[in-house]
Amino acid sequence: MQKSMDDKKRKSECVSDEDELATNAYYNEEYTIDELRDKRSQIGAYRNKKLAFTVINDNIDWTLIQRPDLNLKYGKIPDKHAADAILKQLEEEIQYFDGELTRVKVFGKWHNIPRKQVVFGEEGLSYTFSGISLPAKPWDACPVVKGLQNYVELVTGECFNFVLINRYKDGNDHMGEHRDNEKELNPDSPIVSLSFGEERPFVFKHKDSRGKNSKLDIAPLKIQLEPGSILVMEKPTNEFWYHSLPVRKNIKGVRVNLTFRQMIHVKKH
Ligand SMILES: O=C(O)CCC(=O)C(=O)O
Repeated sequence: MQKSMDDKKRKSECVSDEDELATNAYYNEEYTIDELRDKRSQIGAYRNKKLAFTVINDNIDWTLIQRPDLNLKYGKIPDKHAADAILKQLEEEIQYFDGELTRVKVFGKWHNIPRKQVVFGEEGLSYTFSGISLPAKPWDACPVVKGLQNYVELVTGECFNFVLINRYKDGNDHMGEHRDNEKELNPDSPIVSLSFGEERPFVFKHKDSRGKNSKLDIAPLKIQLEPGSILVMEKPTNEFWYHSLPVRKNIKGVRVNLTFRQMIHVKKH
């Protein structure tokens, strides 16, 4: 009984004329991922009143990209205005790490990272790579990030308990070649990359086709990551393929990228 009264209250709060056309609009926070999965086929619209964007269509037109050991799905948030509004809200709300958490150790030497970064996720999770360990800030610290977590869970049907956010102030900021294959990452879970702001190329190289001693002849793959794009990297892509975001000197604007991940709680000794 209480549930149905709550449902009514929820509906009367969130349904506008426009939403009435979209038959099932829900506040994302009130459903577990399993309930969302059950409702996926019915949901015509997605709405969260705390976010700059109000309605995002759940219908992503996916393009499948396949190569040996690589499985990707590429799609776009259908509403261009929503993607612009999300970037604006990310820029207003996110506080990136500073100090020690902006450095990485490569071949024994410390370097400042050529971009800004921050991580959010479940309590107790951290992400360790290149000599640093990034502790997750709580989801609730940033409504737009929490909203995007729910959105990617909705459109992929997968659960994500962690996100790494990278901000590239212009085309000089970049990310070197690496694989997302650290032991804290669940190797069976996809990694979902959302991009906002400037379009940038994203380059994949098979691990056995890199450098002078390469064993295979597999061409690199370049994907233009457009604003509002969603790239789903399915297994075993990150076991076999390196990826990077190269420098593009002609790009003057900001790009923000969020990679949603499923982390395993690793005990610290
Ligand atoms: O900004 C990007 O698209 C690259 C992000 C990335 O490579 C990563 O998070 O592992």
